Amino acid sequence: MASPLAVVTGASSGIGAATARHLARAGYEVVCAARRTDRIEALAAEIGGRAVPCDVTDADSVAALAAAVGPRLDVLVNNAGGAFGLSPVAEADPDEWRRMYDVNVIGLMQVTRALLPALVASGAGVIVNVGSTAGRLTYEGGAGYTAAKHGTRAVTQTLRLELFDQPVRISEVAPGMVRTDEFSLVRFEGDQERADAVYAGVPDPLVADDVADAITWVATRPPHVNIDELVIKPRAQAAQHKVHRI
Ligand code: 8X3
Repeated sequence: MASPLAVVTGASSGIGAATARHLARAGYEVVCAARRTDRIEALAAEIGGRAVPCDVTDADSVAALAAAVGPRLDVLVNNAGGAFGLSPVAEADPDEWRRMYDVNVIGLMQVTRALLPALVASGAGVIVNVGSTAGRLTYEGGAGYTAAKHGTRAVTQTLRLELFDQPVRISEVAPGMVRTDEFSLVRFEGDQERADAVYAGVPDPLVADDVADAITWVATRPPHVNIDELVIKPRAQAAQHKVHRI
């Protein structure tokens, strides 16, 4: 019997790449989708999956992803996303906000819309949207990102209502502080010192594997079990601003 099929967006690094590895270990053929072709090709070769170059914010690129996936899909992990900047609203850059809405909300919608028929056709599809604790609260300087991640959560909840009679489950995995190679580096436009300061002194932030493990667990429950949302934080992060540092 053919392996079940999974698509992971943003699979070139961090949580996306780790999720592709975990799903492959769980027996899935994984379509690794991201913009950076060299990275997804290396990952696909490593895990016996497929690399499909995709920019989730580009409609044609998403249509090509859907064509590459074909008529049946078991799992979609909408992981592509990210934060750009940490400016207070009074100094906000509208372009940064647009880019965040584009990738965290519109990109997720475009991929979901394109792959939904294949998820329905599998008879037991699962969509796991990678949200954030930033979709549940706010913090200074974070409005552009928290607004976008609240959007991710709103779309997830809406989908669950709209698809209530369809054989597709809708979940959100919402991580707090996760130390990955790129999340904070991208946010601070390559400023390594600022990126490192986010995790400074935190004994054990989450790593991409922790979140990938959670996503894989959510995706592999029996078909009648919908994990609506799973919030995952390091023990050191009791709340967004209450982080144990040594
Ligand atoms: C990442 C969590 O705290 O940087 O999604 O907004 S935070």
